[in-house]
Formats: sequence, C-alpha cells, structure tokens
Amino acid sequence: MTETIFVTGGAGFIGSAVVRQLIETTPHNVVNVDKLTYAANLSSLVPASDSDRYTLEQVDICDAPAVNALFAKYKPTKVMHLAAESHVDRSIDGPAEFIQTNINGTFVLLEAALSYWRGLDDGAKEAFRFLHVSTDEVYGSLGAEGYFHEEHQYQPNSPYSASKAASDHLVRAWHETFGLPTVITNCTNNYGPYQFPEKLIPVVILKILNGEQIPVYGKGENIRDWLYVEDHARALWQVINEGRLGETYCIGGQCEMQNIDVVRSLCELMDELAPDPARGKATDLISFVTDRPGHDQRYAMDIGKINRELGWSPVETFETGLRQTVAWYLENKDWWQAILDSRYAGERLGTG
Ligand code: NAD
Ligand code: TDX
Repeated sequence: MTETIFVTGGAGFIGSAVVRQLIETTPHNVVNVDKLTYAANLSSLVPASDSDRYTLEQVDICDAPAVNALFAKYKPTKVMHLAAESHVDRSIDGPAEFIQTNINGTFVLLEAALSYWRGLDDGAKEAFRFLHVSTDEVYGSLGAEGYFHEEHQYQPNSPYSASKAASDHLVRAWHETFGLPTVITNCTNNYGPYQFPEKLIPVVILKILNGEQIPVYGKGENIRDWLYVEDHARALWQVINEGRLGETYCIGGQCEMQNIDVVRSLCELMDELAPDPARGKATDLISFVTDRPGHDQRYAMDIGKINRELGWSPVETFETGLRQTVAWYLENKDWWQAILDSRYAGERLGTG
C-alpha cells in the first residue's frame, strides 16, 4: 500500500536525509512540514523534491490550526517528527525558540495527531505511527565509564537538551495516557553532507578551507559518539515500521572520539584532499577557545536494544564517513557559501 508520510523538519540536516531516502527507496508519498528557519535548506532536497511523490508545506508546528489542517488534507499514515531547534550554542544565547518549537511545537503536533488518529477507522488506527526523533543529550553527561541506554536517567544540562527531554516526556505521556501509537529514538551526534556549518565537523572543514582559526572549546577533551546521517535515517525508518509501540530505541555510531581527535582527523584529510601551500599544515590553525558553559563531558551509546530487536547497526565507519563528508563539502561550495554569505549565519558564525 502506498502510504503518506509526514516528515517534520524535512528541510534540515537529518530530515532532508530522511526525505531523500524515503523518495529513493520507498513508493510512499512524503509531505515535508517545515517552517523553513535559518537551518532549513531546500537545495538539500534536490532531486528528491522533483518527485511527484514529494510535497512541501511551509508550516510552523506551533501553529495548531495549520497543523490540524495538514492532517485533514493529507491523512498521513505515519509521522516522523524531526522539526526542532537543534544547536546547543544557540540555545545558550537564546533559549526562547527552543522552548517554543521543541516543547510547544511537539505538544501541538501530538494534539493534532491524537485528534486525527481518534477519527480513523480501526485498520488505519492500528497502522498509524508517530515517531519522535530525539537526542542522547537528554541523558546528560557520562564519566569515563558506562553508556547511555533506554533506561538511563534523564539529566539534561543545556536549554536545548532540557527542551528535548521535555518533548520526550510529552510523547511518552500521550502514549501512556491517550494511547497514541508512538515510538521515541535517542541518537548520538550525526555528521555527513548537508550539515549546517555551525556544528563541529562542517565548522572545522570550512575554517580550514578559508585559512581561519579552528575554534576548539576548552581542551578539546570532550567525547562524542559519531553516526553517519544516512545510517540514522535508515534506523528511523526501521524503528517506525518495526519498533514496539511506547518504546524508546537508542541509536549510536559506536564511535567515541575526543573532539581534538576529530579535529586532527579532519586536518589530515584536508591536507590530503585540499592541500594549500599558502595555508600550511591545517593543524597549525587549531585554536583552543573558551569552553561552552555546562559542556557535557562524554556521550556514548549502548545500541544493544535496536541491534537485538531490529538488527540495525551502523554501516559507515568514521573513517569512510568522514572522507565522504569532506569530499562532499569540497565539491559543493555553492551549498555552503550561500549560508556563510547570509546575514543570519554571519551573526553567529563570525563570517558576516
Ligand atoms: P536542523 O537544525 O538541521 O533542522 C531542523 C529543521 O526543523 C529545519 O529544517 C527547520 O526549518 C525545521 N524547524 C525548526 N523549527 C520549526 C518549526 N517551529 N516548525 C516547523 N519546522 C521547524 O536539525 P537536525 O540536526 O537535522 O536535527 C533533526 C532532529 O534530530 C532534531 O529533533 C534534533 O533534536 C534531532 N537530533 C539531532 C542530532 C544531530 O546530531 N544533529 C542528533 C540526535 C538527534
Ligand atoms: O566550534 C566548535 N568547537 C567545538 O569544540 C563547535 C561548534 C563545537 N565544539 C565542540 C562542542 C561539542 O563537544 O564539539 C562537540 C560537538 O559540538 P556540536 O557540533 O555543536 O554538537 P553537540 O553540541 O554535541 O550536539 C549535536 O549532537 C546532538 C547536535 O547539535 C544536537 O542537535 C544533537 O542532539
């Protein structure tokens, strides 16, 4: 049966990977529900967006009448909810949008989904799924030992992670209290093509290309667990189709790295793939800067549950994924130069 899938935040980094994958690998219709904030980029969706199975609806998920109208118009079989404010540093500079979109927006979407779901006939009601896409950051910070897992206590430390934690709790409550068929995923740091150049990996690539200092927060000893974005998109489709209702699935790359080692790997790749005698060795650009307030020390994920129950594991290694990512940024200057030239990005990225 051909389905209609809502993807909220489908013009963002991970959402666009989900949309591209759905258009390429399934026969389904995809409705991209996106407000088109600074983080959105419609050029990330080409050529999937040329498909007659793709529709863009520029809608703010906080706008209840508009969201209700979308459910009535398209009658989706599944909702993949990725729309969010996603950058930790921005949440420190100004948390209000994070509270609004991540908490209120998720609430509006849940209410609209519930009212729509209640009106479905029994078969459609049984088949409907609402997937909430969240982050490992809700669990807080790990010491040297141990891993996050589905039963780990919530201990968010940034306005971003607190807002995502709140949204996770809302989704859980709408399942437990109202029976809405939901599944939640909590994933580690993603990287890959089309990532907005405010996140660590594209920041480093573009700083090196422009011969500018690479800002490493604190001593660069914080640890993140990196997953290639296409692997994440594949996991999300598996979880929404095969995951157990009301459950959480943790997703990760099994690839813990200190930030400074990520930066050094990128420097090596850039020296190899984009050597520039005027710049010299890329590592000479590394600059240790003031640490992020409340900077979580370590994230690492136990992916045993999704692996056991759904057979998912990452395909890309960090080595292959990082090489593809660097090559993509080198080949797609038009994509990122437009962002660096924009006023909004310039304010935050120091490029304007
Ligand atoms: P992103 O910032 O690249 O994209 C977010 C998208 O949501 C944008 O297209 C934006 O226009 C849209 N959006 C924002 N506010 C909206 C609103 N009010 N209404 C409708 N659309 C709105 O984010 P991303 O990195 O692709 O992350 C997607 C999701 O995955 C988020 O929920 C994030 O918390 C989660 N996540 C991200 C990572 C990561 O490493 N990037 C890891 C784990 C989980
Ligand atoms: O310029 C930088 N220098 C630096 O040292 C930037 C942008 C980051 N960092 C550090 C901070 C983090 O320890 O690198 C690490 C990664 O930073 P980000 O790319 O900002 O990601 P992070 O804060 O870990 O959050 C990301 O992963 C989890 C996403 O932005 C979230 O949306 C996701 O939930």
